[in-house]
Amino acid sequence: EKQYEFILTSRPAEGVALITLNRPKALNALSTPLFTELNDAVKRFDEDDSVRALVLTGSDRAFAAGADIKEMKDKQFSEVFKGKFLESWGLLTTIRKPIIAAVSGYALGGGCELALMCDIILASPSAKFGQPEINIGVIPGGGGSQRLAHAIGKSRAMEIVLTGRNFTAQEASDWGMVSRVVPDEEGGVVKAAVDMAAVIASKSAIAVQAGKEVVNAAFEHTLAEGLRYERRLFHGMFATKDQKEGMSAFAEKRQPKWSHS
Ligand code: CO8
Repeated sequence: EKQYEFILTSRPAEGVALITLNRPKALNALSTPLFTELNDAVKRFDEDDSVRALVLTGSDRAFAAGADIKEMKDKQFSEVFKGKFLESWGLLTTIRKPIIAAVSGYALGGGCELALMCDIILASPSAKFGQPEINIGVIPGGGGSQRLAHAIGKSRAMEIVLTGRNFTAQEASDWGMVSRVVPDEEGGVVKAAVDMAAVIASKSAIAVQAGKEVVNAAFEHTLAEGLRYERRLFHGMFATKDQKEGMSAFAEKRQPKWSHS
């Protein structure tokens, strides 16, 4: 595995890559060097055929406490505007493979936004989400106003963005932002996320990629366009080997053997 300074990477299960944010002293504050490494790892795993699902996590204390405030504090408008500050931080949303966020502790500001960029969020009971940017005189800048509003609705998103209050794992679950709060007795949220990623990795990679694309279309297209897009991709599946294999295996009462093609 390639070595990084601010993240750790590993392969905890067949077809699964795990990325752990590792800047513990700063509660995984998202600095430019950290994001450069994160983008590099995400891109590398997306291009690696032996990886079919990713998990992104932090520490018990913090998934990430936001963008690095100390790094941002003295920046000028012309600098952030001309330099397209934060624009490359969305790379995660452009990958083909599914990525699951396993969130414990603080997921604030850019940390909450980073979780929202992932395809699935699992939370430990300790998770604390929030968009506290209003408390430091700014607004969310990594999709917090848009993805959060999609995830939890307008009234709640307004409350969170305008008051800057944190919300609990349970609230995030009740509001549909996270799939599930994983009780500690189950062995932890990272294990649950790796297990889920392993299930996804055991499916046809080409069908998984198409499935991710069509669900994302629900957030980017009108309903009519989304339905047409889904139908076309569904039709397209009949050009894959895995469609023939999956349906034949069902008819022959056996397990399918995916070629991921
Ligand atoms: N940036 C830089 N350093 C941080 C950050 C941060 N966001 N959060 C924590 N740290 C540092 C602290 O400065 C401290 O460092 P030091 O020991 O050198 O003083 C260390 O981490 C530990 O933190 P605390 O001592 O504050 O720990 P507490 O347990 O007392 O408090 C909190 C934990 C409540 C999480 C507190 O640290 C806090 O409020 N942090 C800031 C939260 C915040 O405002 N986040 C939003 C930042 S703005 C933002 O994210 C814009 C989004 C941009 C888009 C990103 C796209 C992905």
